[in-house]
Amino acid sequence: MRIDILTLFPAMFAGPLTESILKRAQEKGLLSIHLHNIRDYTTDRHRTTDDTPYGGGGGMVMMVEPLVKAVEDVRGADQHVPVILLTPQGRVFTQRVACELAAHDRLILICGRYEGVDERVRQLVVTDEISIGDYVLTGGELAAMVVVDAVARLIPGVLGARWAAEEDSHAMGLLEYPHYTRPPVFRGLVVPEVLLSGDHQAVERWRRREAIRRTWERRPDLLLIAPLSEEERWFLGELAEDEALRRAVHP
Ligand code: 9D3
Repeated sequence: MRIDILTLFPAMFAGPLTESILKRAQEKGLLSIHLHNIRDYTTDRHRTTDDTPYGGGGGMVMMVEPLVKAVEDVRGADQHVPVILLTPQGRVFTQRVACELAAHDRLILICGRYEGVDERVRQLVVTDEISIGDYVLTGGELAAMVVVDAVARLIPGVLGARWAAEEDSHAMGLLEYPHYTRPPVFRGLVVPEVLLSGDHQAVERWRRREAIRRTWERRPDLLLIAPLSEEERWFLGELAEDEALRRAVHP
C-alpha cells in the first residue's frame, strides 16, 4: 500500500514512521509512505498557506489553491484514490473504518491546521473525512499517524504470521483478558493457578470469562454486539446479578 501525506509539518512524522513495525513494513516493501509539504505548492513570494476567513471571525483558514494543487500532483492520473481529510468534523475512526481503508492500494491523507480548510477543498478533491475522537488536537498530523498505524498493521505480512491468523480482541468485540509472565509470584501477587496448570481448555475458558468480566466492567456498550456462546451469556448474567446485589446491599 502507498500512503501520501500532505502536511505543513512533515518533520512531525519522523519518529512513528521510522521505528518498529512501520519501519519494517516499509523495508519489506509492503508499505510506502510519502510526505509532501503543502508549502511547496504555494505560488506567492511568501509561500502563504493560510488566510483570514471571509465574513470575519477569529482564526485562519487553509487556502484552497496549495491544497488542491498538492492533491492533483500527488494523485497523478489515478482518479480513484481516496482523498481523506483529517478533521474534527469527520466520521469517527474505528477498527471498522481501518479495515475499510486497508482494502485500498493507495490513500492520500490531508492534515488540516488552523481553524480548518477552505470549503472548496472538500468540494473539489476530498472523498472522505475522518476524526479520531471527541477531543481537540492542534492539527491533523497526529490523527494521520494514528490512521496510518491502524491501517498498516492490517496489511497482510506487516505483523508476524502468528498475529495475522489470530483475531485481536477489539476485532472480536471484547476487551483483552489479563496477561501474566514470569515470575509466578511478585510481592505476594500470584499468577492465577489455571494459567500454570497446562490445561489449555481451562485456560481458554478462563481467558474468555475474564475478557467478558473486564468488558462488562469497563465497556458494557461492547457487549451489545459481541458474539457470545450460550454459556458465556449465562456467565454475563451472573456478573450482572452480582452487580445488582452489590447495589442493593450498598445503595
Ligand atoms: C473552535 C472549533 N474547533 C473545533 C473543535 C476548531 C478546531 C480545533 C482543532 C479546528 C481544528 C482543530 C485541529 N484538529 C484537527 O485537525 C483534527 C482532529 C481533532 O482535533 N480531534 C480529533 N480528530 C482530529 S482529525 C483532525
